[in-house]
Amino acid sequence: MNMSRRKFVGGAAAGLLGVNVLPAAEDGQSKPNMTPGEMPLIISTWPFGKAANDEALKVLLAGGSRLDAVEQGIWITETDDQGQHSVGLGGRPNAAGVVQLDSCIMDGPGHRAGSVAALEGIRHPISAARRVMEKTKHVMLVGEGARLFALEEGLESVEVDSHQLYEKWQKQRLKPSPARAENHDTIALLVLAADGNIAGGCSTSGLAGKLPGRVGDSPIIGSGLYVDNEVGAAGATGVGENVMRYCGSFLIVELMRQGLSPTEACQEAIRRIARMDPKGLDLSINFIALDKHGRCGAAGTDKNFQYAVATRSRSGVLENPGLGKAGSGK
Ligand code: SD4
Repeated sequence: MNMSRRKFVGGAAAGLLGVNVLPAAEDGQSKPNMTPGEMPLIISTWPFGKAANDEALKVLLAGGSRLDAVEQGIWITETDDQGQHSVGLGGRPNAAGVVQLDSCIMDGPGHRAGSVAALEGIRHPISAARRVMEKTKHVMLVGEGARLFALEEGLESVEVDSHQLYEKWQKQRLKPSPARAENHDTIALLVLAADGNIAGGCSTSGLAGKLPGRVGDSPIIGSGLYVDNEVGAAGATGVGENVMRYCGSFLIVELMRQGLSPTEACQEAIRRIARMDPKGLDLSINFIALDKHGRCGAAGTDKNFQYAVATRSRSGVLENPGLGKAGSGK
């Protein structure tokens, strides 16, 4: 692994084979130095993605489906006792002190997708997104309609103390918020299963202090997540407005289709966005990707964007040096 470009920052044992070294992901210099084809392969955003990856891998190795792996992996992050307080109902409230959740899921075979946005009071939005995909003719449900659908589907609802959340928000908004992992609130998780099929999911409480009703990139197919079973998949985290104006994840998958590696595709997408955007590289956008060949990679404008990778033998967190300087990107 090229340590100068891709720094290993931690790799507690996956608990599977007890190996705590990461796969040497390809380094973005057109010199893939990982063993391509190690499947299953799972990649997700931020260090908190590691626990989700490990759960997803466990599901796959126990014979579960790729969608079960995505859903149950993301459950781990959505469950608010994981300490990151940033995804799910433990996540960051909007300007009215209400936690509104966005999530989507996509399955490569059949090119199916489901999504929910501005969802309140449901423990696992990823499950709501999956039900939209599997049980309705639609792709996306929002707000109260999404909540009622989730309740009808028997998904767990949670009474949220909005007064307490409002207080929490008031305190949070006074704090400076550098672009660090604990200030981020999205898990995007991509799975390349052993049979070569791909699935992915995304879940977030969105940007802290967003206007009520604001929808970010995360539940928008092609922006926060995109899966193409012929090519690969990509997912995003960061300031949604800077991703959704460019269909970021779709762009990355299309760049991989043209022959770029996952890391090169993430980097090229960011460069292209930065060329068009008045903010240049001060965007706070970060992407992960994997391809059909079993390669994975990431790039971000945030300095030291961290993401998690797991294979059958290895699981841990990788760090990307970042293409821009850390900033709010707003
Ligand atoms: C959003 N993309 O709602 C999400 C927020 C995020 O790290 O990913 N923060 O804009």
